[in-house]
Amino acid sequence: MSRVTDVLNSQHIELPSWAFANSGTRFKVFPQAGVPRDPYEKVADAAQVHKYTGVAPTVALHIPWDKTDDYADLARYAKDQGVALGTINSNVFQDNDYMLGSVTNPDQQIRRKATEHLLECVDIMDQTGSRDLKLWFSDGINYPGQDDIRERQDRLAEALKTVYERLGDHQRMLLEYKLFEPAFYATDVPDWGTAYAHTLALGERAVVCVDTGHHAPGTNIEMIVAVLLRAGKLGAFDFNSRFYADDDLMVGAADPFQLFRILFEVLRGGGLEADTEIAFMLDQCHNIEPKIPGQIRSVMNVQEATAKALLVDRDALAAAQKAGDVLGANAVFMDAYNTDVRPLLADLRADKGLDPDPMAAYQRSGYAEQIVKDRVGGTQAGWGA
Ligand code: LRH
Ligand code: MN
Ligand code: MN
Repeated sequence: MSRVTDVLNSQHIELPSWAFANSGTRFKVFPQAGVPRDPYEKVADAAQVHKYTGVAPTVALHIPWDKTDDYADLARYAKDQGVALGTINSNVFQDNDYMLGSVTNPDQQIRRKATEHLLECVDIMDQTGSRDLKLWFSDGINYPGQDDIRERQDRLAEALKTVYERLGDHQRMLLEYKLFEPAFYATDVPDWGTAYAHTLALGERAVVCVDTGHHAPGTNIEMIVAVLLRAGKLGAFDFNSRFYADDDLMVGAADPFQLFRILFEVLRGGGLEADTEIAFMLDQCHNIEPKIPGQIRSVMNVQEATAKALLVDRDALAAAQKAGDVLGANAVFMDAYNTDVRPLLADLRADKGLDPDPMAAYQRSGYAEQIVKDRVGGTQAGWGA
């Protein structure tokens, strides 16, 4: 088997449980019929994506959106469905107490409450067998002078240290940054540099999560990827695409070329090896499109970008780069990007006994009609819950 197919066959893309529930914008949530009513049904829907793509064997949970009495039971259920539970996402952004921040709040008691939630997430990881805890903080300030920027960094560092020390030997902490929203003036973890500095201070099991929607327009994300990988600090992706802000649209929809450039840097940095520790996750909300097909489309987009990255003729590229052949090097790169890899991926699926067209196979399966009949009163992902 060629290296290209080897890598594509070993690639794993993690699905977010919240992509299957109702979501929307702050203006309106458009409810869809048949959406999951509990974490079990979210896992069942995620399993459909894996069933037809063959490369999405894990599903990430978001706590408390996916709170349940018995996580070991949920993990067993996932296994029965042919998938496993993955990353645990913490949520310290939806409580009235967190208006002025969670772990960076000026009030010590509120900081304690937020830290307790993060520790509870590690308890859940112990029960689900998850490796990764993902931390994203909405903490920040809206006005200059509102709070002491430096002190907030100290408070953040203290909370991170407490949680880091609680992690098991095989567990990791993923620190996710975001430029703005909901804080508008200064976010406490606004960029990869801040996330990098904190994870560096903590130790090797603290790494950075790059959410592709969390940058200023025009940011060279593949450059960030290259730098983090080189430093051994790229832990995970939250893939989605954006036109303006944190749009959470299907990955590869807005800028498939950017996704290709990112995946080329991942490949270049060794991040597509079979033993890679990078978690390739989707973080998307399907507001107006059907959810399961939306996830299938995104998974296929990541696969296509990966296949194109793998097709870059690295020897020819290196030779052109060494010779200072600007146009030649660029042409090698673009040749790979402009290749239609869909037939290659269809063959790969057929070799695995899957339908070459996952989208059509899902549509034909009748699952979408069945869940509409079976499920009444689906839940929101959590934004308005
Ligand atoms: C924040 C974010 C983070 C959250 C998710 C729901 O914008 O990207 O990853 O956990 O959205
Ligand atoms: Mn994210
Ligand atoms: Mn986001």
